[in-house]
Amino acid sequence: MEQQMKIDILTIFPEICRGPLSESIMGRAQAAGAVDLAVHDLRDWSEDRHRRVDDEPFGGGPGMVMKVEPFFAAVEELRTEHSKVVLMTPQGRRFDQAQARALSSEVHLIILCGHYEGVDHRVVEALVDLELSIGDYVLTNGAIAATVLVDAVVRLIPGVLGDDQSVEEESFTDSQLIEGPHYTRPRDFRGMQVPEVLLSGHHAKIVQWRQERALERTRQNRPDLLE
Ligand code: 5OB
Repeated sequence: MEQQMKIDILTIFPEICRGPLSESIMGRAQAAGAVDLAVHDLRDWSEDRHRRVDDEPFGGGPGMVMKVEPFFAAVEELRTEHSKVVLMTPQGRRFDQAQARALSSEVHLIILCGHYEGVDHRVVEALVDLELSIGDYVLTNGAIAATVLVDAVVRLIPGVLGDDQSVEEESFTDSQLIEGPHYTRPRDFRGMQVPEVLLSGHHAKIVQWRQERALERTRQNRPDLLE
């Protein structure tokens, strides 16, 4: 095995992360020891007997703000000299494949999940190395965003996907095109035919056809990638 990565997720909804991250490739990555994932309940670091982790915003306004003390206590307990602390927040920089690749070579990620209106800004200023958003839409909680990030990062750890082919072919997604269409059996489904060229066995023609269709589908669905 290569270097094992450690990931700690801090959230008040640990079950949101646990299900998705224990299935399929993520489950196998942990069983194989490629990643040591721990999902923690932030309330375990709360200081009061009601296990509160939120409070009203100074200055007024709607919603609640996540308190500073539980995040400090948790991060101070979990971090080492090699830790990178990431906050999932809609106000963060947009997470993308390049960022996933960069994070996949870290030794230790501590992922903080925002909930409610936001997180006390002293957490951002004093604890967080990187603020990340997974896209321009509203979510009810940051645990869903953290789950997305962990899946994208862990599958890039060497050995996790088995064949490195599938990771390498994805460099196409960096070369600004989405993939062409895929087909499998049956050749005829309710009169809808698989394109003849894919059955021809003519490799060069198939490659050319796929490139053309990739360009066509990129124009159709992701014109922003071609600008
Ligand atoms: N929306 N990325 C997009 C996000 C988000 C909401 C989050 C965290 C990351 O927390 C509520």
